[in-house]
Amino acid sequence: MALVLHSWTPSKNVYKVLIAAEYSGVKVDLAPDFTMGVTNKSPEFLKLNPIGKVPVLETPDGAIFESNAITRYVARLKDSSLFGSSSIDYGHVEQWIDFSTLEIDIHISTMLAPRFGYGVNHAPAEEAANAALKRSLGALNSYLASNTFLVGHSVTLADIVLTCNLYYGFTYMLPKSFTSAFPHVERYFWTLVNQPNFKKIIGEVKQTDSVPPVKTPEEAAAAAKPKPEPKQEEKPKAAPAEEEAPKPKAKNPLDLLPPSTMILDEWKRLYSNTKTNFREVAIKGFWDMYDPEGYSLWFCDYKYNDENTVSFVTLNKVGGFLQRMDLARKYAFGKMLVIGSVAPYKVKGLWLFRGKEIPQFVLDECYDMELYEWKKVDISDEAQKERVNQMIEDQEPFEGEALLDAKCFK
Ligand SMILES: N[C@@H](CCC(=O)N[C@@H](CS)C(=O)NCC(=O)O)C(=O)O
Repeated sequence: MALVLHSWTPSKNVYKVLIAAEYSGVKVDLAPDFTMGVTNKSPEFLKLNPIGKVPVLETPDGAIFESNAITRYVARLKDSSLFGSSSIDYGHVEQWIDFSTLEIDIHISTMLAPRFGYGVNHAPAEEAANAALKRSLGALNSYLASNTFLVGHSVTLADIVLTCNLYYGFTYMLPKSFTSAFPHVERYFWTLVNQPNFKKIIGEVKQTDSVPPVKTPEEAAAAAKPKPEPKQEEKPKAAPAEEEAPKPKAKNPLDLLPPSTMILDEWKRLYSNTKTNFREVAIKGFWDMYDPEGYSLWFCDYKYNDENTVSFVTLNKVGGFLQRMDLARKYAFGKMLVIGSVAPYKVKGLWLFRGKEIPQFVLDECYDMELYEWKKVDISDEAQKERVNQMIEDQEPFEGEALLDAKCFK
């Protein structure tokens, strides 16, 4: 029997489970014909979860309730990297899961419930929840100032749980005017929801632009009635049926551009093989080959340089960006400079892309792109051309400062 998740959707508690399933490569099906307030009150359902709450996961070995427990179970079925790579990582993953649940989710839920018409609003309770949430987000903000993820250098279960909890806040109740006091939390949240495995389940996320009003007792009573079944299109997309024929892979639009006189691999070879007289050989060769009809050059500038307070964290951030650009290897070349001898370090780069614009699939697939300001190089401007040269050859000092590192994408 496959794993079957009983719940209404869209729900952050369901998202947690399905995102963990994506990371772990585990198949979880949503139970068909689930009606909130009806199905979960039935005697059969109460055998699965005696309190009649969702979600519940049915497995061949028995049912599991509580969304965090289900998420852990799914993650453990295959990919233990979601728990980190050591005992201390594991401890930290659990620590942040508890923090997310007890210090973030509980306060968001307290403030959100009366706005959804569940329970009665109680002003002092709301005030206390608001103050507690700000305290928790403040602490989280300090931690995230020098950490991209909660534990280690990649997504763990802690990030999945926290992001899903924050999701309700950002989507329904916390507009930019509230979250801007916590810029590192904002950056973290947008980074996570744009990871492909998150995006596949949650879809496009939009931050609310207002705080919804608390519902009156009449509205609350109406809202307490069983909810109609969510519309089909609101449900997270189920994995395609196994019998479905695989669709032919669409051609990358860049392959359909008119042929260019510039052969990217030739440039990459010239760059790699030039050991001496770099200016005379590689840089001159670059401009001899450069085809402005078939390629474009772009400067990028990291938007949050003041966050780059720890050298190895900054280097890891840039290294992660280059790894995620792997999907563009056939169509791009890049240089990323980490600048400065003391923190905060500046991150600036130069990219050569096939086509006259930054390829859309890169903007869609690589979430780092939005962490940088992008400016097209005007090659009729000699000063900009000289800046390109300096970036290609890792000139030091660069713009008056030492280089901490220079990384190349080729
Ligand atoms: N701690 C539980 C919370 C479950 C929960 O509150 N579920 C709500 C829907 S989001 C529910 O089933 N409510 C129905 C009820 O209270 O009867 C979890 O994380 O799974």
